[in-house]
Amino acid sequence: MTEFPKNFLWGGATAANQCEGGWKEDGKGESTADHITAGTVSSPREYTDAIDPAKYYPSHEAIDMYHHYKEDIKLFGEMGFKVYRLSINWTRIYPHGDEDEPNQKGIAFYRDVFNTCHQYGIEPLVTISHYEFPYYLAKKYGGWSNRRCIDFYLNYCRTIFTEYKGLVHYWLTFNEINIMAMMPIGGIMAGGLLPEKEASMSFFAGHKETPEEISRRFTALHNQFIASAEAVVLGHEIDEHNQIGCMIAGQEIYPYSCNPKDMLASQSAMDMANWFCGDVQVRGAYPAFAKRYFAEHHVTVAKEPGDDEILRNGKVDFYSFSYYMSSTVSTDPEKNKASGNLLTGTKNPYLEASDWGWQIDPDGLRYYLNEVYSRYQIPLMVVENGLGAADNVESDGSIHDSYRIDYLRKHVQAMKEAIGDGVELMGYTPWGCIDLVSASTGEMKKRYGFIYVDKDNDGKGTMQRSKKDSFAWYKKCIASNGEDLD
Ligand code: BGP
Repeated sequence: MTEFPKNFLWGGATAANQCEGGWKEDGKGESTADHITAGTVSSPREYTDAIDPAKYYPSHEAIDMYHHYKEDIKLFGEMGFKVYRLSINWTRIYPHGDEDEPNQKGIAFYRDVFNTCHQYGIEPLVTISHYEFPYYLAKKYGGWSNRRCIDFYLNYCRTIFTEYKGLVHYWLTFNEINIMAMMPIGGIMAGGLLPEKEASMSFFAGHKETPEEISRRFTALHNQFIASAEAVVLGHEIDEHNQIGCMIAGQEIYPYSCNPKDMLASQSAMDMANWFCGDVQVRGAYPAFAKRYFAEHHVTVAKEPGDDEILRNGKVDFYSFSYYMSSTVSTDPEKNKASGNLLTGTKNPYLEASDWGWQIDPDGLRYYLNEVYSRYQIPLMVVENGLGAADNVESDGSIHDSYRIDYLRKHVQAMKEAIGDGVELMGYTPWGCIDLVSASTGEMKKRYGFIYVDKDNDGKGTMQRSKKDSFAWYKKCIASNGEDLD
């Protein structure tokens, strides 16, 4: 009978820009995320150059984990977490990104966070860069398209690898690095590639890029590949016990039909969405199909001599990914679009979607795990998964989120099946284990947590934490190592 491995890393995941707040405290500098306003599913977020006092920027306060982390980590401990995935905000360590000396208060903050985790037997899993970038670097150097950012990033890595040696053993170099290979919005979310003028995020979603703009985006991605590969080598040098992974927005893109044209469309969508970045980070080289894609899109990547060797030497130790949904591709232009998301595709008639339009597909997780493992044969980890839903607080304060439990149960079962299929799976950290700000819409209303946070879309609320029904369910799931899922 299939079981989860004894040392399976059960836990939860957050990101600094979506939960910490304290955006100007103790010397923290501004991040690109601090310049993005709140939106909703129907009104996109906006990027503004100056901070407009009339607008609401959800990262500035978020759920104020900067001041609540002890209480929050204690609750994670109560659920039995073995691992907690969080990100370090680069601008707490290097406020501008290019200083010689780090901000000691930022260093002390994360040290205390990690010590608190260990107090509860929780191993931290740190994302070094999760959808934020020093605003100063973005303005002065033009973001990741400038090669100098590799050195700034490595300087930041050296500092945190050294400071937190022995406290942190698991690292991810860039969150959802493949977002930059797929769409213009990835440039601002992940690459510090700011637009010339202020613009609503919908501008990026619908924007048709020029060959120069695509080349800039792929050059930025190439620079992140180099930075990631060098960080892997550096991390191993500083502590041989470090395990360093990539983090891919995992996407299963089915052909809508068995029409060979749909099959080809699905294959090429999978290539660019998943394997393009996975191949570089796991196999240490660009995939063969990149050549044709670059030629057809007139992409020129500014590579330097020696880059191929750097990529070859900096292969990751494990492949981690987020998984929320699957999508479907059709060559028939008449098919509907699923919407309300960073990603789009044709509606799959066999699946139901969340209120935000994300198509729920636990079998897709099993399928994806098998595909990735067959391709790379290195350990895998699901570092994001979950259901974004509006929760209702009853008059006695209870929150009955059976829909979330149902979603998670089916995905845990799917992982178990994949382990039975032979997949080597290290762990599972569902997204937003405590309610936090949504990345795509900037809302609080789109909640993922086992722990409810009293705060609304306009930033009002007491910030009080309370347990949802899913809290007790997940605690039981962890205690039984994934056996008791009722
Ligand atoms: C991933 C991001 C996370 C997170 C999650 C859920 O793409 O890595 O930062 O937010 O998606 O998305 P959303 O917050 O838009 O519901």
